[in-house]
Amino acid sequence: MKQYRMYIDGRWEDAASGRSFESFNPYTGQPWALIPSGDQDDVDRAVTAAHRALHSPEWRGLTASARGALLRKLGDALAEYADHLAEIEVRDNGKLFSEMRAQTSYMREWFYYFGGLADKIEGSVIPTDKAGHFNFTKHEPVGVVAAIIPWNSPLFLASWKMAPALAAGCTLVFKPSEYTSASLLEFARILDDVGFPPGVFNVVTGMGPEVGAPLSSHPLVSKVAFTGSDATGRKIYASAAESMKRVTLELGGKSANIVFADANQDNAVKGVVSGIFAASGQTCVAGSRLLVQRSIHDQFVERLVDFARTAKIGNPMSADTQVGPVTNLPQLEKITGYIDIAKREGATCLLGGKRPEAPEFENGWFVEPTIFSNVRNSMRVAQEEIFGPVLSIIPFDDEDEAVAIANDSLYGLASGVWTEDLRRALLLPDRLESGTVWVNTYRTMSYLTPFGGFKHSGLGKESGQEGIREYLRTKSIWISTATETP
Ligand code: TXE
Repeated sequence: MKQYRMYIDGRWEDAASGRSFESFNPYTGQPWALIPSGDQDDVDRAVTAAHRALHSPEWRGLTASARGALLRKLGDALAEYADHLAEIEVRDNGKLFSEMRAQTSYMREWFYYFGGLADKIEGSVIPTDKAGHFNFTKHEPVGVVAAIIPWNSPLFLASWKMAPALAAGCTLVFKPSEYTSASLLEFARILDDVGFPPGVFNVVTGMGPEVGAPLSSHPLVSKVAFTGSDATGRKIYASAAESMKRVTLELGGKSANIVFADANQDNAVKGVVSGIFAASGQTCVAGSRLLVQRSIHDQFVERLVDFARTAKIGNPMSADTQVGPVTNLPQLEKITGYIDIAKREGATCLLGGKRPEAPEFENGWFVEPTIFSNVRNSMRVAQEEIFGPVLSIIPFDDEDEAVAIANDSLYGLASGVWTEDLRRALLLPDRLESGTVWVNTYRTMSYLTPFGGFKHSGLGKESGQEGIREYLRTKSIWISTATETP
């Protein structure tokens, strides 16, 4: 068993309590690492260090260009460790090595992009209506940021927060998910080598109530950046309101993938399958509701099931595996629980609907790719986020009905549209209540593009130029140019 330590104020530390917990490999169901179990004392130490660093000459005294250069250096270092970091992610969350490798090699672009943006944050001179005054604005770092991340894409989602926050001049205390803490601690080692001053970046590991809650309500924290469930997001929003903190929340989704009769069906089948079964459905943007136009419904569903049936389930480290295990035991229980609910609600199970039976899957936390037809949008399986490989199919007659069903959700994270009609491709996105709309593609993302949900899917945006504004505050400065105060 590998023993990890937390990273606080540039030092490697055990939890103040001396306690640790085990981290499990979802493919074997066995523990492989020991992680310090932090609490309020560790949070206090880390936040105090981040607060001191925020105002330190080593960090606040750096020019924006120097901060940018450090971020770009970190991007270079990450390129070297992409394989190693991906392996650690897979050991903890069971997602395919190919997918985690794609993320750990792409995430350096966030550090290059925001490193470049660091010295392009300009205030403005206001053409003031007050005679005898000079008035201008400056953008300052918002302060100490509490960043709380989930288990599905730990380092990718950490980078979305870390790169803009550091570019803006903020300092951070991270709390990784208790299911996947190791990769962020490995990341901290790289950051330490690159030469970020102590206290600028800290990692406190432990449970949500013991670390996440005191961190997100800490008086010295100015902003909370959170990705996770909407239940925890709401708690964080409420506690941030008590202490007037800013928040960005990236929460759940129940995204609709809408296939029209005029779609290129080969592409749509592939897009729908990867939209829900990639990462075993454990992505916030999973296209978990499939809306199919009634005139092609039966034949499209048949093609879809035939294609999904060929997915190879197995070891997430093997290059030919297409569906790996789910990340943790509670998640496995949640998914199989929803499969039972769907059956009780009267949906028809066309594929999967159980754990795979072969002996090689005995210990790992696997669920078969599962497809339900005859789903009504009012069913729980169509309204609640399952976060697993479970697809619900709902028919529609025309565009108005498709829009009504797609928007009839508490969530508003993403949607997909499959059509060859140019007019529809251009105009339909305006009618869909979601932060991202993909047309004839699904799950495409970039460091250049703002990402964030509407409605219960969250608040604020990550990535792109909007991403850095979430970590800045604007100050207006008035200077009287009058020789005498009137
Ligand atoms: O999430 P939590 P969980 C959804 C998905 C999944 C469900 C549960 O549906 O089945 O959430 O996953 C920390 N104050 N998503 O339980 O609890 C926690 O320790 C502060 C969607 O893992 O939201 C972890 O670091 N922090 C999602 C982080 O919050 C607290 C990705 C997320 O955990 C806390 C993951 C508290 N009171 C799950 N309680 C997405 N949108 O991508 C917990 N945490």
